[in-house]
Amino acid sequence: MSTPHRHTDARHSPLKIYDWYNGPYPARVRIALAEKGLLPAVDFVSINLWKGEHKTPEFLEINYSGTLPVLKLEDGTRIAECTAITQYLDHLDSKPTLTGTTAVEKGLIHMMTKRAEIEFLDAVSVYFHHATPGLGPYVEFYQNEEWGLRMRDKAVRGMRYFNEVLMSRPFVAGESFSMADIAVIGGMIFSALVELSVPEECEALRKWYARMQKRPSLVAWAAMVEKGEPLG
Ligand code: GTS
Repeated sequence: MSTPHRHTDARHSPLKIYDWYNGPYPARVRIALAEKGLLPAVDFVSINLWKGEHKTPEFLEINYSGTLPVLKLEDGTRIAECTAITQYLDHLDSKPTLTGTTAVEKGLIHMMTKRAEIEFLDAVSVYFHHATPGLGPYVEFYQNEEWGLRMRDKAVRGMRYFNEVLMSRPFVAGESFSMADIAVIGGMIFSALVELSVPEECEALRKWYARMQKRPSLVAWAAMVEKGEPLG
């Protein structure tokens, strides 16, 4: 997450996403967009996390939480939270492929996505912000190292939990790829950034991730990060 990058696009798309090109949470939405073939439909507005652009009064007007990503629709409606954005995008074509179609699929995907956030991704994020230099002294004005280290341990427990889950099914919420897989992928991306390794014995999680990394959506995301350029 270290290369400063600003992207503005002359095209006008009805969908605008405020994000930072290689952030793990933004990755969730970019992967969802790629899965849905929607990348060309979006204009990305780059908000530099390293300069604290997400904490300015102007950005807090856009998203109260001061976090990325945020989706802005043509009529000005703003949707924050990766899960909510993914649900919106998944329903645009009335053919949801990431958030479930039956009641039970929807329930399971929601549950596993929430678990991926609580038990894994959000815990890695707290570790990053509290027990490492995080985004630097201008952004991290309060840090609690002990809390950060507890959350690091929680994230590793989360990895073990998802390893167990993936020992008995091909995808996080069952038989097909979903938003829940994307949330765990976000956790894996963040873990790699903070050099938090997956325990050696978590073979099912490692194998699943190797499989996920071959999906065209993840290949495109990794290529974009490598080039230091936003997709779309
Ligand atoms: N619950 C939010 C979501 O799901 O969208 C969390 C979003 C979030 O934490 N985004 C990170 C952020 O804005 C972006 S990144 O770290 O993945 O690049 N972090 C900045 C901060 O100061 O918390």
